[in-house]
Amino acid sequence: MASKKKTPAPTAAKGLAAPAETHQTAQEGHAVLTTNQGLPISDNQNSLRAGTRGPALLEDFILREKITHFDHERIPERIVHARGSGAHGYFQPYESAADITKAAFLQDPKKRTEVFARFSTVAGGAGSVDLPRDVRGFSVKFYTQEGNYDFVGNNIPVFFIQDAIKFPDVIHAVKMEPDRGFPQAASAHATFWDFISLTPESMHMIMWVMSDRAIPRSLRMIEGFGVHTFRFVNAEGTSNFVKIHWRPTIGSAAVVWDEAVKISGADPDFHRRDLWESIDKGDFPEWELSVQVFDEATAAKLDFDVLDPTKLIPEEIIPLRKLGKMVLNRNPDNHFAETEQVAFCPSHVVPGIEFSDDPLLQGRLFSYLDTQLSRLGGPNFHQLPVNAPRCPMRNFQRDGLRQMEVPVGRVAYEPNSLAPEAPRECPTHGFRTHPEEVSGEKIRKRSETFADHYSQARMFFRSMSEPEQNHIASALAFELAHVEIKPIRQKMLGHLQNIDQALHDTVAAALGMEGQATPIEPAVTPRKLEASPTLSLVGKNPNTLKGRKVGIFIADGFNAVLLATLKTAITKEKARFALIAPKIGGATGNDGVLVEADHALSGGPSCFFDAVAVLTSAESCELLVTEAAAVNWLRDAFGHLKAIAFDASALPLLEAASVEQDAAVLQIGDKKSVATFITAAKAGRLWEREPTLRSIG
Ligand code: HDD
Repeated sequence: MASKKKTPAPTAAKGLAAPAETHQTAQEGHAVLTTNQGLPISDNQNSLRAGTRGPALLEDFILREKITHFDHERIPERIVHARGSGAHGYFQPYESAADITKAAFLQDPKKRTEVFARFSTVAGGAGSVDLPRDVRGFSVKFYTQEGNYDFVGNNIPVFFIQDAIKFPDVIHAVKMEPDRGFPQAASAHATFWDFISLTPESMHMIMWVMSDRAIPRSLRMIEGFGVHTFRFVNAEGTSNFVKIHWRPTIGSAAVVWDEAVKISGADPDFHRRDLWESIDKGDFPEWELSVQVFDEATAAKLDFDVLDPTKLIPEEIIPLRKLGKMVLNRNPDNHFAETEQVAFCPSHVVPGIEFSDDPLLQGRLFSYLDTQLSRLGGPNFHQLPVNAPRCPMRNFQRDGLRQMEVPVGRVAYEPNSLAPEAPRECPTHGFRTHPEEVSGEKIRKRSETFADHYSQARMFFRSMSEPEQNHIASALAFELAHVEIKPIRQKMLGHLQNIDQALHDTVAAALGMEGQATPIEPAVTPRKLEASPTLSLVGKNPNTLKGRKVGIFIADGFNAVLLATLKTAITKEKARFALIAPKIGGATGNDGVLVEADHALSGGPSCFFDAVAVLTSAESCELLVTEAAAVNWLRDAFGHLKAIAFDASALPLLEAASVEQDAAVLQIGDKKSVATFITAAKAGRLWEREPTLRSIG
């Protein structure tokens, strides 16, 4: 179970010395409320004023301290990835990876390393919703014995641009437009597509961002990628390139677009809540860390440049080697202190993990430290508890804003002869950069080996299953329909022609713009690459209910035995369930027992769940068929391609919701039929239903 900590007394803030004396308690069992100076407060309800109905007095230093602190509670939010959700946990290797890296945390399968992970969206502000179409950030801080290693990746293995100098542009283009201040957290607007239409290198990433990967079902189900090629170096000094991957052990899944739209309204914190609740209930999210390892000779044989962050290496070409597992088992104690103040920097590496010359990565090595200076108010952000290394940290860096430590002694330099006990450099264990020969003209020019912008975009699209291809087409049509400037749409159609003619044709038809593409001359003619089936989420469907949630709608007179059977079957699959009733007070079963609901119908739409069941009685169903919320609940579950279980009395509701019985709409009444429903629910969405409901995705 998640560890439950007691809320510390207000005076015992972490990292601060304990108060010299504990205040006498004012009320039994409570610590005394004080000012930031430790002064006991007698009245926290009334400010000091001249007479009970008179003006407030400037003298009220208690009021002023409280309001001043409140006024300064916010810090600048992250420029990108502002909205995030975090959790603590640990990483444990499966076996020693000493043959490829000397990183200490990857040597001993018995040793756990503490981690803090943060998952984020990119475009929206800190208060935006969890389910826009967007890339998800995937960051992990490993507090290793050799210092902190920060993995700062995304849930997509490629990126929009090849050079860091373009990062401010792509971000400015996707963020809300600067004159009007909208749209928030959305790429469906003119400036984003204007930039993209002029940036062929983005096309591979665009295929991913328009795919289901950009609307994940849960943060617990996203994959993570380091994007760039990194280096691993072993103790002998042998260096290999690596691509870093994280895979959730419960598999990946996405929502459908209509669900994403509805969830955003019904629960803007859907992902954050889901992560929190899973950890709180002891259902700990887990990811396996893997690498694709390859040497320089293999890199040279690939038909693209491994320094180009718009390319991936298909697993079919270089398989994944599993290194270990991360388990997130503790929610933050304080969202601001931990999730908001955590500072990730790709430049935070440990011996055995190094960089490649990827020009995007090289720029990132500068950007993150720089942004923390303004975001966290100076160079001492490493002292914040969530950022502080867990191993000893000693050097001669001093002073600066927000200095929390009190370094002692007169020596703050090195070399010195006055402080023999002071830290010294360590030639044997200290970090040494792998020696790499570098030569070349000083030049602002992209390598020719970065010029093929369409082949992998095409490969990704063609590796998708039919429903996934439909969703990409449908997302493109949705996004481009928001672009009021026609030439931008025409240019995008030109790019789509270079990626896949059929994709172009579908999108052009959906936009009503057949034959209007502006042809785009590719720098390199796109090639037909082998499909990579492991890129398809549908293809990798894990056939499980583990970590999923079933919504059970109950109305008065429901079959109590059937509900019990259903609950047992769901729990056996390591899934959770929630009860939804017309009213939050609950519903009374046919055994006369009132069962409380987790959600009232209005607050628990079916889009919150992976599969649903409806248990009513003939009488209650008669009322429900005239209740739009109940009808829509079921209609949405059907439209979102979910498995639906119903008992015989709910048939009129199915009819009212135009729910046709198919392979995943199943009548239940006993253990056996419940088992059949569970099998259907484990299979995930019934994709065959989709073409009967929507023309494209
Ligand atoms: Fe970045 C934050 C991931 C390119 C500059 N980035 C940030 C976060 C993630 C990524 C996950 C949030 C970290 C957290 O949870 O606090 N960024 C990526 C990936 C990239 C990438 C996978 C490409 C492969 N980023 C990138 C470039 C630059 C930046 C090219 C600048 C040259 N990123 C930043 C930043 C942020 C950031 C401005 C904002 C807040 C922060 O760093 O701490 O420095």
